[in-house]
Amino acid sequence: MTKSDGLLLYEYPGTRSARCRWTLQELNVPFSGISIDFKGGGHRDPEFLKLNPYGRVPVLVEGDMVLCESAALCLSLGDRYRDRAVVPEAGTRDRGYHDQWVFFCTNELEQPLWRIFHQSVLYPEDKRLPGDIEFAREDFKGAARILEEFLHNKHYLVGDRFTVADIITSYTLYWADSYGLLEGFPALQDYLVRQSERPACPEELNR
Ligand SMILES: N[C@@H](CCC(=O)N[C@@H](CS)C(=O)NCC(=O)O)C(=O)O
Repeated sequence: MTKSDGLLLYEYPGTRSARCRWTLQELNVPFSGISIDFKGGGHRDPEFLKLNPYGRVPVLVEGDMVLCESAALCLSLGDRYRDRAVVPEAGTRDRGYHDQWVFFCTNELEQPLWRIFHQSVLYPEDKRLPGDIEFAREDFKGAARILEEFLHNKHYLVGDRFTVADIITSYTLYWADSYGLLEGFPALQDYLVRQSERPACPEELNR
């Protein structure tokens, strides 16, 4: 695994790294995507663990700067390329609302999806708590109702323009959709289709 002067994105299609690829593509910033062989355990490779000891994607490397955590990474790129306006300026009212949606997404919408994934795939079968899946589905729907109401007749989460908050949220809705959790949420379904039609949206998220 080599470090270079350019931006390197360690990724795997369909995972959270799609948030970062999408941000980079919206910003039109040159980068090299390095696909980690998840199925072959590439994320446990000692060289990769030197970059992210947690063994997860995405990882963004630029020289000796190594960033993990998808949402932080997208925000940092948005701030760095401020002229391309994918995040509102720090300290503004819009930025407050923007970051509120980013954290709502990672804390409220995403956590129940993790529980479903853990209890249905990740944990050893004899240790799973199938009953928690139903609770997690209800928890997701509780948070999704808030977003559904907010997005009714709106194109974007913040003001009248596309931002990183839309990227983070769209990826999460894409994941939720794979569990059939967008049924009964027409505004969320329309929103996801609209965002995924953007030319910069990674292919795997297309609806
Ligand atoms: N909070 C982290 C989560 C990163 C994460 O869990 N990535 C998954 C793919 S979506 C992964 O690499 N999983 C490998 C593993 O759990 O071993 C982020 O948003 O970047």
